[in-house]
Amino acid sequence: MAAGWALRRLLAVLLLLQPAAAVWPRPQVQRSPPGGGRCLLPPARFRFGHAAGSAVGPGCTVLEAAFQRYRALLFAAGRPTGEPCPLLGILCVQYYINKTEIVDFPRFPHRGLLLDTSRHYLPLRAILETLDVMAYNKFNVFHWHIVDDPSFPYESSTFPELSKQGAFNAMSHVYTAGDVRTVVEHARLCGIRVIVEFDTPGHTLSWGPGAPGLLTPCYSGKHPSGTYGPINPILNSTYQFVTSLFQEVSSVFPDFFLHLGGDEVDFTCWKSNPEIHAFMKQMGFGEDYRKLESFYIQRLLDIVSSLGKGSILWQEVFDNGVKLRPDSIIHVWKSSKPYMDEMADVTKAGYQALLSTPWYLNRISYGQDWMAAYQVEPLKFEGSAKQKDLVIGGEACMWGEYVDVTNLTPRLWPRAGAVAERLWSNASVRSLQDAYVRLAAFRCQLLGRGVQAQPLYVGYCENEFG
Ligand code: CP6
Repeated sequence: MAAGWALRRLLAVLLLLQPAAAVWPRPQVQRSPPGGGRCLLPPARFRFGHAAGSAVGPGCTVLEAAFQRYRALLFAAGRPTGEPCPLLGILCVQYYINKTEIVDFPRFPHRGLLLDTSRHYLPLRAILETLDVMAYNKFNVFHWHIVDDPSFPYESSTFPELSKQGAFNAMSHVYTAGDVRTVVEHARLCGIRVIVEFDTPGHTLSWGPGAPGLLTPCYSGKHPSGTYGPINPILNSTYQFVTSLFQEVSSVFPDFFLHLGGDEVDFTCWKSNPEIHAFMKQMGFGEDYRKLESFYIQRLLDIVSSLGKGSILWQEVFDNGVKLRPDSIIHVWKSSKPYMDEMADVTKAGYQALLSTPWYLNRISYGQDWMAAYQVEPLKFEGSAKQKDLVIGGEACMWGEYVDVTNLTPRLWPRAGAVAERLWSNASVRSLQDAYVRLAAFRCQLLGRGVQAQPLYVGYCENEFG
């Protein structure tokens, strides 16, 4: 990791009623003087400072916003220590700061969280609050899986019919251009990039009603059955449409990368359609529908790169042998073969890799399932140092089939914290016992901040009733 990444921060862990302050994710270096010690800290005298030689200084809006947020968090109103004020004889608000020095920097540059707003619409408020909690955990990428088969909540200025006909409710269950700007700006101030995913050619059923002619008509025998499959890859009009849509999306979402999906393409409908058959024959694809899929993706990649954007793709695109640009990122998610073998193959081919397979937080089971997520080691595969450098991080995924605004927060937190620490902290930080204590304390701290994080196991928080 470049030395420029290193940032020194004076730890402002305040002792309130918590038995011990939680530091999560664990910093690269944390030192306390022998015997510990603490200082009384009157809020009015507390200062965030810029280190000499820091790359940014006063006037950096992202840091200024962070200082303001953390001042409010540290000196939350009305939380007295329980000790009497020396002179007044009444309970007063007193704070202590641990004598601690922290040197910190991230292990991986891409620490993402995927939210799915198609299976269930998530109100803007829920997304903004999730961004706040992501920042507490040092996640720095919000992967917005914004549309999919069930609904199309993105309000497009170029193609307004997409959400008019594809959203669950075209008035209340949409993200307007203003909503997107709010998300992107809030994320920016939290140090988080927003990478939007428009997953094609599969997972696009909700696009159909608002984009006539875009999807493949499926046949039953000689006649169209009235149902639709993936985007129709054999029509020029398809490529005109995706060019216009991605042109808009590229300007609405400022990040260099777009996530293009490319996963789980069902060939049944393509196989049923006689025009697709004829095209396959003409192109010499034989019966290999992966070649047709790759034909589509290749053209899409050219479109996106001509718009000046980089591409992230689910692993199938790599598995199918599509020729990719060298700056493409492959997102590993499947468990059909050991995911570490896939990480080895992707990086051996020279592509950057993101890991998600072991981090599907939508999956739940009885017991402490955060531990399995925590114990993952993203670099544990056969490969050269150069290959390991191509692993830029990973993403926790919260797919939305069984998740809406009512259960999002407790399902995410503190479990996503396990992924956050794996991606931020040193590889040597692996003790489950140590992690348990800190994560349980951090979860109590989240409750104190008004985040309905679920318990790890048996126990209680001092502040659990708010
Ligand atoms: N939607 C899309 C999904 C999933 C994927 N893509 C998915 C697959 C398996 C599980 C969870 C989610 N719901 N578009 C795969 C990347 Cl377990």
